[in-house]
Amino acid sequence: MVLIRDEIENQLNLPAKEREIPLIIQHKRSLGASLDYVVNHHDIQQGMIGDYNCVNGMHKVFLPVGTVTYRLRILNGANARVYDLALSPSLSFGLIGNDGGLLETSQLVDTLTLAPGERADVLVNFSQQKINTSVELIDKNNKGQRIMQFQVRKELDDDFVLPESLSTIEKIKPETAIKTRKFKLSSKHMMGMRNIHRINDKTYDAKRVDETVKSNTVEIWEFDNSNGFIDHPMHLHGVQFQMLERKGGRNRLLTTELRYKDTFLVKKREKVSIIIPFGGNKGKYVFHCHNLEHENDGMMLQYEIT
Ligand SMILES: [Cu+2]
Repeated sequence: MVLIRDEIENQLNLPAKEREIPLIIQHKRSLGASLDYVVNHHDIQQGMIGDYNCVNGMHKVFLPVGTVTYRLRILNGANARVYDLALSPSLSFGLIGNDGGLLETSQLVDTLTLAPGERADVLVNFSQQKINTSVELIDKNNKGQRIMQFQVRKELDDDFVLPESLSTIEKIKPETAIKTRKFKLSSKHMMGMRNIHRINDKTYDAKRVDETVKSNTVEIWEFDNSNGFIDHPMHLHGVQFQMLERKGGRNRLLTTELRYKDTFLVKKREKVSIIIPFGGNKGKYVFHCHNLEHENDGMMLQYEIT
C-alpha cells in the first residue's frame, strides 16, 4: 500500500504511527498444498470469490488497541468480493477519505461498501470500549463473516481532536462538460471461457484506441449496467473524477462516493454517471472493470488524451 501525504494533511494531526493502520482486505480460496491460481468458467463469470478473509496477507488477524481513536486505511484488495464492512459491537466509522483523498468533513457511517480497488480512510474511536473486550470487523455482505478483531487492551487518554474541516473540494459543475460518452457493460451467458464481459460490446486490444479525449477538458461518462446481471467495479487510470448520479438499483450515491474517486461500483440494473476533468498528461490510459477475472477476460478499453 502506498500512503500519500501532504503538508495540509500533516497539519490536521490525524492519528499516526501505531494508531494509523493499513488494512488490505482480501477473500482467498484454500488450495491445499497448491498455490496455483486456477479459475473455472464460474469464476470468470462471477469473479473469484474465496472462502476466507485475509488482512495484510494473513488469516485470523487481531490487533491489540488502546481506548483511543485509530485511523484505518482500508483497501479492498479482493479479486471480486464486494465488502459491506461493519463493526461488531456496532461502532460507527468516521469516514474522512476515499480513493481520491480527504473529504471536506468527517462523515459517520455504520456500513462501508467497498468494491475491489476501492479505498476508505476511516477513524474508529475505541474510547468507550471496556478493557479486555474486542470489536470485530465483519462483512455484512457475507453473513457477518469475521475479517479481523481489535482487542482492547490498554486504557489510554485520547488527545485526538477531529478537525472541523479536512480539505476544500470544489464540486465540478455538469455544465462544464463538453461531451457525454456512454458505455454499455455486458456479460454474455453462453460464450465459453473467454471474452464474456464487455464494454460497448468490445474487449481489450492494446493496439486499438477506443476513445480520444482532449486534454484540459471536462466530460461526463455514463456506465450502463441496467441490462446486466453481474456487478462491475469500474476504474479509470490517469484521472480522478466525481460521481454525478446513480439510477436504478440502489438509486443513490453513497457517503463513500462523495468528492474525488477513481473506482466505483456499478451493480446490476444500475447506471452511473461520473464527471471527469482530464488534465494535461497526454497519452494512453486504460479503463476497466476492477473485478480481476473480468478484466483478465478483456473487460478493459483504452482512451487517449491528446
Ligand atoms: Cu466486471
